[in-house]
Amino acid sequence: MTYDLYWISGSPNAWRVMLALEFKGLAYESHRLDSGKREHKTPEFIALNPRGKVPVLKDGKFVIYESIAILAYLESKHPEPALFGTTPEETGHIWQRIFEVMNYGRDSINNGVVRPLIRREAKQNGESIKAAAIDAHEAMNWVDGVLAESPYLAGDRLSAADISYIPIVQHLTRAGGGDDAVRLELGFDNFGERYPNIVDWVDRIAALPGYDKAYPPHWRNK
Ligand SMILES: N[C@@H](CCC(=O)N[C@@H](CS)C(=O)NCC(=O)O)C(=O)O
Repeated sequence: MTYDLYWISGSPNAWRVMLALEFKGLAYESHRLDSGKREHKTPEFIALNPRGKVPVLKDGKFVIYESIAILAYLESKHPEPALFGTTPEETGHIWQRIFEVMNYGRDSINNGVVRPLIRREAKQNGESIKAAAIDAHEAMNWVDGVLAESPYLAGDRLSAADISYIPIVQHLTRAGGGDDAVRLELGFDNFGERYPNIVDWVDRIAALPGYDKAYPPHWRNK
């Protein structure tokens, strides 16, 4: 069985679905859309997702969007290897972690720090980026503390919580290490010293088979 995945390079939401497909060893047809050409706003794509956003997964005639819903769908169809646990307690804990990392700090990371840095808005929006960076550090401190206690966000095994969050962390370290971020003294350029447990966790996941295939192609060699 082959799925169809519609994605944009670097989209954290699409990236987590690709990681799930890779880690579960599932075959999929890749449909990379060019956001510069607004391929995610064509009538054909809007017919798949009226919100005009990636990722979208097609399974024959069944179409699903919203990245974490896609993870749950894939888990339901392919329970092994489990990304949502194998006991009610594990499943509950993994969902708890997903909601924690999505609800606390992510908005500041994505919309307050990463997006304006990518858009080169550091000059005009420096103060708001700095304010958001304080929240982002708070989130990173909390995550680093969780990872000091266990190798993965919800315990000893890789779960949907890890694959949901790693693209967000990768975006933060990438944008936070750039010149504009350094000039604003956001404090993300020495990420490894401040958050050693997060860096070890990224390395652990990056060493897993399939990680490289899901890595954003336009980030390679840069
Ligand atoms: N909540 C959605 C968010 C989807 C989303 O915002 N996708 C972004 C890429 S990360 C997108 O397609 N943006 C293009 C646009 O909104 O025009 C999910 O988890 O899938």
